[in-house]
Amino acid sequence: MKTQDYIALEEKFGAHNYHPLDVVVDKAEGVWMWDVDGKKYLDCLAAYSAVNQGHCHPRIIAKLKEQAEKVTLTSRAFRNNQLPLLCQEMCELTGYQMLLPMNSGAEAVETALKAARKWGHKVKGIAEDKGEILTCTNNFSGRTISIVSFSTEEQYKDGFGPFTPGFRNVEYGDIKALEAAITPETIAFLVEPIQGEAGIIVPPAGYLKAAYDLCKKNNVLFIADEIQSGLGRSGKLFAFEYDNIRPDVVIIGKALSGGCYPVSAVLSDKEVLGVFNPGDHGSTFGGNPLGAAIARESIKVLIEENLVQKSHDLGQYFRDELSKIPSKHVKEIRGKGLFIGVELHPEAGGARRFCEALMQRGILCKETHTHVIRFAPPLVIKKEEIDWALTHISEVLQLA
Ligand code: IF1
Repeated sequence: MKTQDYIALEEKFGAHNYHPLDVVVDKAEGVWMWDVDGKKYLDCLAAYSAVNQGHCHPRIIAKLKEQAEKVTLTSRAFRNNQLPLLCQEMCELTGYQMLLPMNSGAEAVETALKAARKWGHKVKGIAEDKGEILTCTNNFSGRTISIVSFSTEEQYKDGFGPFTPGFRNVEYGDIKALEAAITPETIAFLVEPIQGEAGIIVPPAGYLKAAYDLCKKNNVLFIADEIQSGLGRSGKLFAFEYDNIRPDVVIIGKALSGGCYPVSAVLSDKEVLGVFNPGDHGSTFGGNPLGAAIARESIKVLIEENLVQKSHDLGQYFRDELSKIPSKHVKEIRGKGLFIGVELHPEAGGARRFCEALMQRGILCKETHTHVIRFAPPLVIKKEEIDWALTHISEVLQLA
């Protein structure tokens, strides 16, 4: 079968909840992907930062195979020998006291929201039918009904009501808006330290620290959604480190498993995660030994291959070189580490056609919020691969 054959099948039998580029990937390794016609591409999306370690990392695949032949799932009715080690290793790495494992990022976000609400009621003492969680304009934290309840993107909400109450949006980056919104019934503030879907939006310097201080002053939980910005993507282990803060709750996913298995988690201290009693919360696959083994190896790879520093250094280089490209279309180049957004002027007609032109040249990236080209390759990318990409990006940015 050829590319068009696969596309026809997917269009006929698959729900149309995506509009992907017409590339049909057959295999991938490191930063490279090959389509069913044998064409090679440089992956500059990394599955939205789920493949920071590179596609099919040999150590992670070997661990997947090894564990898959032992035991994959016990349910949490019984214990297994991988989860305790993942919890210990992640807590020692991050300095938090507890970890609660889930599967998708949205599930981890929902878990963090439930923990915050229970903490608000049982610890902070807010009345059971009260309590508000503050969220940000242009947020993206998943696709469940409660999460889209606080989305500011109409399409993500259209037709999915009624929505979950108890959320209020404040302007991302506006510290006065946050201060004005906090009341004695505010439970928590959920924020992406760098907004991914919104177009790689880095908040003003000091915003996260000022927001953190406001939360501390008002006994409000500061919850960092690091599912996309975390685990090295921003050039730090966590993007919140740029403001030298310690969130009360950190939510991770995606690269936690190196893109090999859905694994997400909530990290916090006993005061928050301790609100869960047996039977309060859970999931069939959450904490399964296969995912835990894969996550343990994925984190070991991230640390032992020094991918956080590589993201920092090569991301700086990539952004510096992008800034040297003369193009009437480019409005702003922004980001941290290998988390890069190139915003185009509206007159450029949207980023999609540039992504399609890059695809023709063997580079896969994704537009976001219409006018932004996102460059977020696996963190294992080499300088010479970035240089190769830059020659093509430079030419594509000359499109009429
Ligand atoms: C899609 C976007 C990115 C996330 C943050 C939680 C989640 C995500 C910061 C939920 C997931 C994914 C979802 C995927 C495309 C992608 C995405 F375009 F949708 F918004 F990356 F920007 N917090 N992001 O980025 O994690 O439940 O997906 O595991 O839904 O199209 P998930």
